[in-house]
Amino acid sequence: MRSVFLAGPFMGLVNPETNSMPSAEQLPFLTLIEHFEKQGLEVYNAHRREAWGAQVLAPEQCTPLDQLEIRKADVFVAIPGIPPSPGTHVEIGWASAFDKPVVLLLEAGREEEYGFLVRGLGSVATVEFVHYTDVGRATPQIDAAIRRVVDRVNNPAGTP
Ligand code: 5HM
Repeated sequence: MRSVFLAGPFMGLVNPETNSMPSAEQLPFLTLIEHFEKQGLEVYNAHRREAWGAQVLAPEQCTPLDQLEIRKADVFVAIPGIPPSPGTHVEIGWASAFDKPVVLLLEAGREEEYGFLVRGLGSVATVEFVHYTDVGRATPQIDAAIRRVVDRVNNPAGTP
């Protein structure tokens, strides 16, 4: 496992007056990026690439770039968001259609607020769900979910 694509709500969190995500909203992404990089993983993340809203790419630029990076990544980790992030939901569709190992981070206690196709994704793709209250405190569970989902894709049930 060498790389991870980290997806999650972006434009809905950018303050139009400052062209930036507030630091509290950046924190889960910063925490996970640092956590993964400490393990030597390459992290693909649009929020950082686009300077948290200060250097947003045009739709025709970020769409193929994100799709390419999802293809390259060994695992896809996403925060679908409440309210739902439109771009992240497109990316979840791509990642599952590309047969990537998928880890979805859902807010604990609010599972019923997520879309049916998010909640049901495990029936058509290799998905692990992590139910978090604080992303920073959930890193051991996220690491375990990544290990499990990558292992499931590499060793599908029934293969010797
Ligand atoms: O719709 P929303 O902005 O929440 O979509 C966020 C997701 O789309 C992120 O995971 C990111 O990878 C991608 N994205 C991007 O790469 C989205 C936007 C703006 O919508 C962007 N670059 N400028």
